[in-house]
Amino acid sequence: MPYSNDPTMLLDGIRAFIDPVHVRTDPDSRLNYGRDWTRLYAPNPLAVVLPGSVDQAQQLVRYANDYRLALVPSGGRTGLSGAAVACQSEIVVSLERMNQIIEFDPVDRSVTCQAGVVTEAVQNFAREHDLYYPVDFASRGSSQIGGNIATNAGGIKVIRYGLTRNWVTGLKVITGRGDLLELNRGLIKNASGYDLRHLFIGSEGTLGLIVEATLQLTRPLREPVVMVLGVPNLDSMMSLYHVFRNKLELSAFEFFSELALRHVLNKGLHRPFDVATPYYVLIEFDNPEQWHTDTALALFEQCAEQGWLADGVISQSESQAKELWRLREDISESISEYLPYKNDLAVRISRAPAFLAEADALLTREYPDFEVLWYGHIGDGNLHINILKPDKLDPAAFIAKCGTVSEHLFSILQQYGGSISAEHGVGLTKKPYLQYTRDETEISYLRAIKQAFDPNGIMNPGKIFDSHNDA
Ligand code: S2G
Ligand code: ZN
Repeated sequence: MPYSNDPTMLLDGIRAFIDPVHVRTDPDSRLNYGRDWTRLYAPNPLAVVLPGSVDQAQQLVRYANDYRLALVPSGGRTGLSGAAVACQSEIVVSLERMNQIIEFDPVDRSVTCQAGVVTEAVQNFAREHDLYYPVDFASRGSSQIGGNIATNAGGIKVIRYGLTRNWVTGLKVITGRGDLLELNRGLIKNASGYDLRHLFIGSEGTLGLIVEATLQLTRPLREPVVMVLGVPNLDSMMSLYHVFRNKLELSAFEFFSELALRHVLNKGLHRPFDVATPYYVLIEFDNPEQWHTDTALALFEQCAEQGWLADGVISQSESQAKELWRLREDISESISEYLPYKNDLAVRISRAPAFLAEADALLTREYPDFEVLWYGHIGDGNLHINILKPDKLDPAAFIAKCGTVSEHLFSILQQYGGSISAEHGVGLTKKPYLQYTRDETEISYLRAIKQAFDPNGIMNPGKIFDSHNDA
């Protein structure tokens, strides 16, 4: 194995097969490409490299093996767990130049695109062909397909359409060994042994580089209708869910607290109705025929009689539906200035109310002076808890306090069989808590898989868990 720790020599070696203009070491590039949406780690990559082709990407991975260079794959960097952070002189590998839609097949209803295509571009492409790519979330305008796949992104339509994993029918990857694999090749059925595609989905860049994906598309929602309901408590929320999902095919069932709503209202949006309630539920369903809306209104009356809701509004137009969605989707951005400490928890839906009540009691007791916001995809058991840093509290002290409380929170979560990360991934932020969701035996299997795909530990070392051979 050749060896050198001279950065200039190492980067000149890369410039031999990637245009030097795409091997960046300027401070701005190192700052912006060395971080994701977390602000807990000081970005410090050695360089940012932007391959323009699968061949260049493969040469880069092989070169990194030769010189034991750590590579951090980089998409839209909208992650919230530090998985795309480079703070240990790694080389950031940005896929943004590999941003072409390669093929569309109307019979397969599939689109093949490079990893650097922005999520919203795939959604728009599908719409232009009277189809729908149903994985959707607030960061759609800047996240990239490769990153969505690496984190198995979920978002707001999971209860009807599932997660990214459900829509990937083919993957082209470069493994940490430098081998190019074409996985599943767009097949709906393929019973030819282990499905390696599903190891890369959710791997957070630790097994190799995702360079192309074949995505399944589907029939679009027809005139979706949105309701926002004011709810007095968590049990009422789940009663509403039970009643509405039994009569309507819901595409979303989200919730948010009054505190979360207030932060969005501070940014200029309007209350959905006059009365303020502890919680709000946002429901979306297809409205192909009038009876769907009639049914929803009848259910509204039924639930009001039960005391499960205090007030509500139903969209009368597509623009009003979008406005109601902003009450939920704008929460994250409206609180980003407070450097929120984020928990992204998953529990089985049936256990959500009991867990929520126990967790809320813990957080109220442990965070008497902190503002705690609850929101998320309650319909699939995914709860987002955001603790806002008090103005005067030192960031390090705030994070330390939240980390301590997280230990208690995850202990409760473990009793409910939940996950410390529902959709944001483990990355760096949740790595210290992985054992609350995966036991040591299971983690040993994760390590064995990592060893098989990335024996020199060059791929995103230190993310999810530490490997003994991290570069
Ligand atoms: C959501 C976005 C990130 C966050 O709003 O559903 O996944 O936790 C989140 O603020
Ligand atoms: Zn979410």
